[in-house]
Amino acid sequence: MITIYSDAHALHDGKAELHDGKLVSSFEMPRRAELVLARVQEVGLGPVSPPKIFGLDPVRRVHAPDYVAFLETAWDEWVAEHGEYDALPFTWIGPGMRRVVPDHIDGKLGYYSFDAGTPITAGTFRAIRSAADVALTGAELIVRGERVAFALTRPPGHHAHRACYGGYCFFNNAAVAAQALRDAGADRVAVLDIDYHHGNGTQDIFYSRGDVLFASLHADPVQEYPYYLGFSDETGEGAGEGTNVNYPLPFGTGFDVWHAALRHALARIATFRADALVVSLGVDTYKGDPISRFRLDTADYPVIGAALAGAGLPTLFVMEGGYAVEAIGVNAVGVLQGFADAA
Ligand code: SP5
Ligand code: ZN
Repeated sequence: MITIYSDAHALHDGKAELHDGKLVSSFEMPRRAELVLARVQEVGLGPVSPPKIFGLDPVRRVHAPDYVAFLETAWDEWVAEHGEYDALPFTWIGPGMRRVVPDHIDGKLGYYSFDAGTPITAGTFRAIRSAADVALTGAELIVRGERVAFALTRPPGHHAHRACYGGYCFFNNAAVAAQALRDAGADRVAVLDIDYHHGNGTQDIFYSRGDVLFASLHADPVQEYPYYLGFSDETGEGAGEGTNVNYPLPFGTGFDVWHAALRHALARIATFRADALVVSLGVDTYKGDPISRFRLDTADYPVIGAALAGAGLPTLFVMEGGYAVEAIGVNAVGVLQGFADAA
């Protein structure tokens, strides 16, 4: 299995996020991707390749042009106003307020975001552009006939909406890849999101489309971030009615219950008759994760990989969350090894 990786991810290196009422060190850090790469090499998963440069046009297939332009200049605007430290929003649009793009960077940050956990740093734009290229390079491998590829993306992407960032995510790498697969001729693409958190951004991007099925296993939004999306009655709308499937699961969920939901999701994907599968691969379902409350163990991840291989589809893995940093490599690559051994 080919891994696509660029060290440009390290250009995004946030210092702090608002967590439990305090600014604490960012959970999402460069070392995460470095340790996944180290594990890929340690187990000999396969070759590691750099991304090709695709530019921003394929990103704009799923993100609004004004949002992409905002991200491109946000750091410079912030520095001009406040100086060279991480940009964080502090106010958002409440019900009854108006959606008008402010001139001031503080207003723009709130306009284009939904949380205070996602700093913009000096290198953020270069890093997110590179992550999109990593995902697109993986998608191209699938188009060219590879059975599987691993896009080792960082920062993650699944919380990013068409015109809104949050949850450590700016460009929705998995959505960019799924759209690229469609644009390359796949009639139907399934995105299966196994990160602990609901993939609110991916769901929203494809919610009214029947050509992309979105299925997500995640902590129940009545209990967990992102709180305001991810309920089981969200089934899609218009042409997309019936092509959105959520599996909200309670705090403390262990592998048996989680795996039953996975089997259900895979059955749904089989009915959809997808031509390709994009897996949003988060391993923050791990029992040792510092911000999450599921109880999956290291031995469970290869079992997940084998189940995913059983779908029999060309499969692109796109890296999402996982914050138990010392375990992230073993767990993420465990999924990939399980897939490779079963495929
Ligand atoms: C890609 C991804 O996994 N993003 C996750 C973003 C989560 N950010 C908010 C986490 C809030 C955790 N609250 C835990 C409370 C423990 N006291
Ligand atoms: Zn997550």
